Amino acid sequence: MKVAVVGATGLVGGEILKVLEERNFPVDELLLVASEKSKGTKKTFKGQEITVIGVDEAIAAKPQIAIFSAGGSTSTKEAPRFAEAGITVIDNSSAWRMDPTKKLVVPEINAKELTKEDKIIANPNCSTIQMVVALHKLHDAFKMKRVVVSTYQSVTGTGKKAVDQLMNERAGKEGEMAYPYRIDLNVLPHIDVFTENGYTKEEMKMVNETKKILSDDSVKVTATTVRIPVMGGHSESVNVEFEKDFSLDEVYRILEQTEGVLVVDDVKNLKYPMPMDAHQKDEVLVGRVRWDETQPRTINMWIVADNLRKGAATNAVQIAEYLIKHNLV
Ligand code: 2RA
Repeated sequence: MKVAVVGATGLVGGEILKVLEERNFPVDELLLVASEKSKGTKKTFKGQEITVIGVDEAIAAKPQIAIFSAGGSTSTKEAPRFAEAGITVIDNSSAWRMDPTKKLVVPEINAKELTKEDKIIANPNCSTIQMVVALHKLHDAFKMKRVVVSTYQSVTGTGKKAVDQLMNERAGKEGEMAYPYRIDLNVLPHIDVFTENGYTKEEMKMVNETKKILSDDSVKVTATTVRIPVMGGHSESVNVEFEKDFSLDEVYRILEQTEGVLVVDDVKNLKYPMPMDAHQKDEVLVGRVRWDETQPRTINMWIVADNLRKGAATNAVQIAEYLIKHNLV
């Protein structure tokens, strides 16, 4: 396989290289692609130095797959050019996610929707991915009615500038600001831009993408997304009301059998999911499962995952693996 990584010099781009290497993805040739200003820089893959090239050069080289993580405007402009050249694009940005002609894929849930004709495939938002991975089998079993989620999101979700802001603040140094306020020793109830209804785009991604991935518009989702001074993963407090009756034992049994989920729930021994444990893991960690004692058929749970891995790089690489396995590229 000839594979291009577009946005190879960013945080997610770096993670994609790691995941491709770790999973022994069948790469014969890897093209590293970035903006004009990063062209010519070098990165190492499987012990080999690769020089970063520009978009035109990458299209001319005709890879079979291009994994994009270069932001919405680059994806909007460049993904169709790759697709027209016959290259299958797996896109990490929000540019194509809600386009009805594009599939929004979490492989464990809906990869079977993919066909050879899908030339731009959208990778969902990180906070949505970890939530649906944890919930979809419970939804199949008991039918979700309503989800109330509050997130506690890592600065790595914003990118390198935000990691630098946090580290500079922690060291008492001046530097560029990724956020409108300090992030160290603070919490920002604000991720992405505010929309007309008072919610942020990140919150509306969780609402809309969940319905699309589950192919079920009847699931009600309401979200509050929050940035915290943490690295390593996003955490979510999730309250879910179901239609059918069930026991907590059944919930645990289903979660334990859900692909990609790791149950970490032993409060007697102070075991629960934390970002520092999710860091560099591909699994979605689930714990603190308990009844919501205020209403029937409702539980609370705590879901943590490395947003750069399952929330971005790993999910994208898993889509690529599925395409290869099913001869779709
Ligand atoms: C964030 N969801 O954490 C974004 C990254 N895609 O800001």
